[in-house]
Amino acid sequence: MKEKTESSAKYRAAGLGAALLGGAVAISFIQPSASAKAQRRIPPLKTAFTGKFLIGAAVSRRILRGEDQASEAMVRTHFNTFTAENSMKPSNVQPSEGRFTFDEGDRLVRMAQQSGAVVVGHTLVWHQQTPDWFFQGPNGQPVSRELALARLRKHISTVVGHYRGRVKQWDVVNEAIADEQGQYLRQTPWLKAIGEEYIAEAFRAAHKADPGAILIYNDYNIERAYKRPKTLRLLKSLLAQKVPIHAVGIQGHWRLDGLNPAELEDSIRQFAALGLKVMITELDIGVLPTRYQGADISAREALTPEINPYTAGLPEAVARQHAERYREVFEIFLRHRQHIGRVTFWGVHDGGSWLNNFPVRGRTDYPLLFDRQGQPKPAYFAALKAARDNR
Ligand code: 9MR
Repeated sequence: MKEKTESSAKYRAAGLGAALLGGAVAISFIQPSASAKAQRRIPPLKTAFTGKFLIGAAVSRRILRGEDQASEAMVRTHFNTFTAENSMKPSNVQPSEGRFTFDEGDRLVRMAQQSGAVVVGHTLVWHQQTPDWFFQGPNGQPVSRELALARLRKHISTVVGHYRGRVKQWDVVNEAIADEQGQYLRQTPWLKAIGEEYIAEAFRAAHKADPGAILIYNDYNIERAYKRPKTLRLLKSLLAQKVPIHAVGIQGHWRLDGLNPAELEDSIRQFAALGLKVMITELDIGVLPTRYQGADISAREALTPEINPYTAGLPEAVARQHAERYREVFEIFLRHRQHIGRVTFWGVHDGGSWLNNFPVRGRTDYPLLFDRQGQPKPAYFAALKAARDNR
């Protein structure tokens, strides 16, 4: 009982309470476009999902630098949790040893305070966007275990300490599980320098720096059969060691083909059964043909016209399929709403999505709920309908 009270207090502190407890958000409407033909009034997504879970977006560096005010307005209107798409990654926050830069992250926090939104910090420990100096020892030698551990702790205590009480959730460790069959953890510089304990140590350091923050393990494809057992193994081992971990983040970088709803639902159940919250942290559903099905940013394919078929616009039939996919996944999230803390989209509108450049540079993808003009797509209405049908 005590544990229950503590954990609901913790979720309230992290901003999940309002959503979980059905707190009211005033209904307001936006004009989605200044153009005469689009005078449609649409409800903000966050209003539609009030009382269910928080609904969020990744906020780009351009938005945080004040260079994309149209997207900023959409973020403020539709979302009640904001994640820094790039601004809080180690390469931005500590580009060289001991030189911390918080400007963009601080702007995200201010923006969230003005909008009453929950800030998610992304990410403390990753193998990408982490400067090489972390792994270099004196005299060009590889870093020693002690020094790597000291740097890991220092980075986390400084960053989480800086945002203590203001960043309510942290993606503490990102993408630590291997994609390869037969291999458990990804071979990262952190693993090589410290060994498997780097993961537990990262969570301990984050908890020490802000005991009130919700701490998340975040990864892609962990809902899929090939990666789920390894994920359960990692989560169970952390829990068995009493490591402070509170949630698992399913990134949700999906494609029209290749998503298996039954598998997803089963994974949510299995993760929740460990006593963890489940966050959908980076949702998008790409429509372009792509051989690669993950989110490993080192994967690249060459650009050919066949794999960039919708440069002139998205055919209605594909937009309908896309909407249907969103309806399906939202139905699942809503069915498990007591376990889902938030659903965050990886971007605001199609024009700003990373998928236009991944795994092929320079394509025209349509993964989000709003089009390049900021207009709601069929996928937006599908998500809205799912919310209304599951009150
Ligand atoms: O969207 C991000 C993109 O702008 C960056 O170039 C990229 C490379 O670091 O990272 C993207 O975000 C990734 C996230 O941080 C972790 N999961 C996969 C996301 C998509 O690559």
